[in-house]
Amino acid sequence: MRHHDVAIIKVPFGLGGARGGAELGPDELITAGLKREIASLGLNVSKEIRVDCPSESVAPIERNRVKYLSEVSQVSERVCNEVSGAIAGGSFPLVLGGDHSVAIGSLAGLSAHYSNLGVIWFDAHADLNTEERSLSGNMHGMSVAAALGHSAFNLSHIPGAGPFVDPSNLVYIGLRDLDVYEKEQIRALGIKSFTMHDIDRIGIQQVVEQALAVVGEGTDGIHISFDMDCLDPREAPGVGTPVPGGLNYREAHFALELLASTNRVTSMDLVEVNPLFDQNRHTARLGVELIASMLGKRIL
Ligand code: B3U
Ligand code: MN
Ligand code: MN
Repeated sequence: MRHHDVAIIKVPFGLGGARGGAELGPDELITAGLKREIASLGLNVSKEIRVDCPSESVAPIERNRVKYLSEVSQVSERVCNEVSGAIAGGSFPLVLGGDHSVAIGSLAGLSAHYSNLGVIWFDAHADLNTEERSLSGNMHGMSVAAALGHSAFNLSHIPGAGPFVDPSNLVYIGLRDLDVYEKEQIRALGIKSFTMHDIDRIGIQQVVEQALAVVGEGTDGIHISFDMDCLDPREAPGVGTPVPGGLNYREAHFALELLASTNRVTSMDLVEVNPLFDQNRHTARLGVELIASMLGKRIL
């Protein structure tokens, strides 16, 4: 960790997801002991922000191709400003989702400070659909496309708008559920992807080291966007779209421990904790532990 101060940015937003409940994620992570854990690492919570998010009751579902586009745009702008403000104040932005559409705002905010940002996207999914190509219309499946500038989302009022990330600085870890269009895009753009097959074959240590060779080369910061559904549903049942065959407990911790030890990680999102599908707050607790590993917690 390069930082002593952590800015917790809570984004209780679930309208980008396939089912409701992700909006409860930030409070669940706090209840599971996040601040205690951060304090026990000797770090300081410099601020705790709750981004004002529209909810279902005030936003009737749009029955067109993209669901809740205007709400996602609004939330993105707010998240962007908070992330940007946290960096300007010298803090490590820790964004608590919410569904994965909140990462659009994170990446927009980061791009105002880093000109060549590396991104590691831990996820069962590639989140690479555009408005035209998405089969579901759910915007949590479009955040990478938005960050790469492939979608027509009207986010041009956000500071540093445009493509926020270069595909050559992006790495996926944990993929196992891709739409046909997403597979074509990954190949066409040459995005370095470590699927579950690769993790089985070469192991998580090799995967992370190879990922770092991509995102660490010539970049001025590394952002971790961590979708809890990268984990196996037996480890993390409390997510909106569980996919069997994911990362196990130690693989996830070890990956984040290795990343922390580089001292190059500048920011993190932890998203898609959905308490409605959780058992005994298991997934939120695991989320807190994983954040701690990312922030430098060591066994000995
Ligand atoms: N690719 C599908 C499924 C999906 C994406 N992200 C999640 N699920 N969590 C889609 O809806 O775009
Ligand atoms: Mn995702
Ligand atoms: Mn996912």
